[in-house]
Amino acid sequence: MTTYAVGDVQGCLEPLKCLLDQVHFDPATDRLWLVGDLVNRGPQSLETLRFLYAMRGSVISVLGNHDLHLLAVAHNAERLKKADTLREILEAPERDDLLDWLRRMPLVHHDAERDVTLVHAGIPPQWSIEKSLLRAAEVEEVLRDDDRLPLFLEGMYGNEPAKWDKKLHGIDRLRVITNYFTRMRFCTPDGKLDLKSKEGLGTAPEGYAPWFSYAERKAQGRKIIFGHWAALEGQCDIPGLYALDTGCVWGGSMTLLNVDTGERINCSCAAKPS
Ligand SMILES: [Mn+2]
Repeated sequence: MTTYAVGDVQGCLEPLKCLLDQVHFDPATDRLWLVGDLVNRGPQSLETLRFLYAMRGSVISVLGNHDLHLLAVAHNAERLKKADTLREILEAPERDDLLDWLRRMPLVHHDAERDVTLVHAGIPPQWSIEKSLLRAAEVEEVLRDDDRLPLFLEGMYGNEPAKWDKKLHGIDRLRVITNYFTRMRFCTPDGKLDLKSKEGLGTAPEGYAPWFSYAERKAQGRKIIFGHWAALEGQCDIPGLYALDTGCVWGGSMTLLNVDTGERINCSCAAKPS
């Protein structure tokens, strides 16, 4: 039994299958973790969800910003954007099963046995893993609550508040938690977010740096697997941190990590199916 983690799939099903074939992945015994952003931008968002749903007992995924966007569109809290490739999911006969499965996914998954944490964007410097799990649970509870879900999806968009404050409440509190776990790249040492810069390490605004670069981070020394940041190209030289988004949907490659050995393999995404 082997546990693997894969970077942002974003509807690129063929490279995902290429990776699973290479390791002879067996859903009966092996486990697949995903860093989120299962869908959108890529060519096969519906088929990707169907493929993963069919082996859902062997799959753990956290939610990414694109997965949350799909939920928002499905609940009429947001409109489809031009670049979105989500319509086929919304029109699928089994859409409710797929979306219900999606909304029950966590924002942060922690494997206590391995002491490894799986999250889409990252863990902000001011929070330990344990604190992060508590904050993530606040949002997860709302996602699973039919009565509270619509207001959350309508209010989750936005870059403010840029920084956590334990006195925050309501949708502002849920928004900043969600932004940390699903959109963060650069922040200040005390966790003030810059959500505009999307490029590589050299593009941080003054006073900001990658969330993982702060030596005094509360989760320092804990293993974290994350995606979301294609411009890192899978490079993060902090021991125990695994950046898995290698920009498949942008013509890069998809990365699969053996969680126990740290070994990585790639499949090219240049030849995308139409
Ligand atoms: Mn993302």
